[in-house]
Amino acid sequence: MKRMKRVVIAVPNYILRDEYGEPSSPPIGPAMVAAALRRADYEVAIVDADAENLSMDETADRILAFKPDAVGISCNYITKHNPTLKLGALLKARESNLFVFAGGNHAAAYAEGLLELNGPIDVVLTGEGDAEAQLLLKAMSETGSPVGVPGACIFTGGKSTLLAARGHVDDLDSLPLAAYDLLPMDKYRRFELVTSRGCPYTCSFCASTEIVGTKVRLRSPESVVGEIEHLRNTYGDRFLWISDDTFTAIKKHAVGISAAIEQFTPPVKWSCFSTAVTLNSEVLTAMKSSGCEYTSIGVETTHPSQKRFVGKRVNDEFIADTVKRCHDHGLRVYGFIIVGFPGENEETLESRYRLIEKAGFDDVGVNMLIPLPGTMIWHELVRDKLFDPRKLETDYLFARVSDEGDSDRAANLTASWTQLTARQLIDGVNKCREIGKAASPNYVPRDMGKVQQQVCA
Ligand code: B12
Ligand code: SF4
Repeated sequence: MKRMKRVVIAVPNYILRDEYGEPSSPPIGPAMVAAALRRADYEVAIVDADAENLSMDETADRILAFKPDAVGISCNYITKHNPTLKLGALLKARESNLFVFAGGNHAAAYAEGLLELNGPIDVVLTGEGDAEAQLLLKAMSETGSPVGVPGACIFTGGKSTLLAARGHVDDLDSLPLAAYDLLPMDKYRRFELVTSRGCPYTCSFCASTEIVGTKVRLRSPESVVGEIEHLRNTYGDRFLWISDDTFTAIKKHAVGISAAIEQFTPPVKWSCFSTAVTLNSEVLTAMKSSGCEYTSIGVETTHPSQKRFVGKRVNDEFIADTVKRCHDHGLRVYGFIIVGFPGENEETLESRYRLIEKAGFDDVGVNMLIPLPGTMIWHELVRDKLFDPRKLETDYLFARVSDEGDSDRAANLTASWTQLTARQLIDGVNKCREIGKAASPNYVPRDMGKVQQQVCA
């Protein structure tokens, strides 16, 4: 059996680069997998083709120059579905014996999509890669087989098969810091870190519930402070983005982490995703006094007929009160809205205009609903034969909603399960954005890079 010693973790570049722009923060998930492998004595490199804007050939060249025994491709987003398959195929074409595995959020939720037809990916790891990647490489070195590795999924007998149930990491403090030193840190404008994993809400359009689970696991304030210290001492002072699904899900945690961050001089400037129902005065005071500049809340829709799609039940008044409370505490607040739920019609769409007008967000992020693998909406649309996953054009799904009428592929797809046309949906999205701008007391555009997060808290 060949002992696997040298590993590359690769982040493939994505296809619609112009739509997504430069990544503004480091890919900490893959960097955490790399750190865990390094701690287990593997020799590890990361190739972040996103950050370095590498073509597929350049990515393969960089990977193979390391002379790896195994390559783990990070397929965190649906937008990385085809790039993962393409990179895998290219690597196999050049080194047929190379062991190629994939992991990450999208891979976890849609392993069958990546393994189907016995393509270039040997194994998909469907859980949190920190623990699983090293178990996989150990098993491959010792037995040549992934059997028994938690979360490992392979293509066998004409279908994808999960070999052993996946687990979650409970003690987040026990994990090593992301391998920042293996990343091209000068390419990212800001820092990113997670203080928790998991989200207690179960929004029907969000893949987090399926992937990271509803049990929220927390890091200690000491561990978070240690990471910020490390980042600042090594790379200087940058804006910090806390990318937890819902940073404020556990209010005590949000207050504790904020208090810990407050001790830094010069103060840390930071932001996070939160949710309206958790933003009470205590949480907001703690966040503001520790340097939080803005937070984003996912509202998506408040129309009564659509409430079943959203895990957090709120109405327009509640949202307007929350936004006012954030402003009173000196925090900017951005709202996320989704258009195109199943059955969406003129009346439900118009309710979004009233919500945005009344709320007075500093800016809104408005996106069309795209079914993500593993979500309740995905299963519902497939069940009702309103959507055929085999026709999923993952390259174009998140193309920015354009003004080019029905040529917008995402709008055409979304329109198929609503009572509206693609044109009406595009106009609706644009109108939401215009109203959001006009209703903002002091319009400050969101700084999320070019990417518009489809959902969050
Ligand atoms: C932060 C975030 C972003 C940031 C990413 C910033 C960055 N530096 O990469 C931004 C805002 C840019 C973003 C954008 C998008 N996002 Co996003 N994002 C998240 C969020 C909230 C947290 C991710 C995170 O940092 N997790 C913490 C780290 C530690 O974990 P991780 O990255 O998942 O990595 C772990 C595992 O996935 C795995 N793993 C990761 N890589 C690898 C590689 C190998 C080899 C292995 C074995 C394992 C492995 O191990 C890691 C450690 O445990 C997640 C929700 C979530 N809970 O995951 C959504 C999420 C990943 N995003 C999602 C989506 C849909 C998008 C967009 C497509 C949205 C859009 N409309 O444009 C874009 C795509 C961007 C792109 N580049 O193509 C979906 C993905 C579902 C799917 N099937 O696609 C999620 C799950 C949320 C949701 N909507 O359900 N996102
Ligand atoms: S959309 Fe936000 S609040 Fe809802 S389940 Fe996903 S991460 Fe949690």
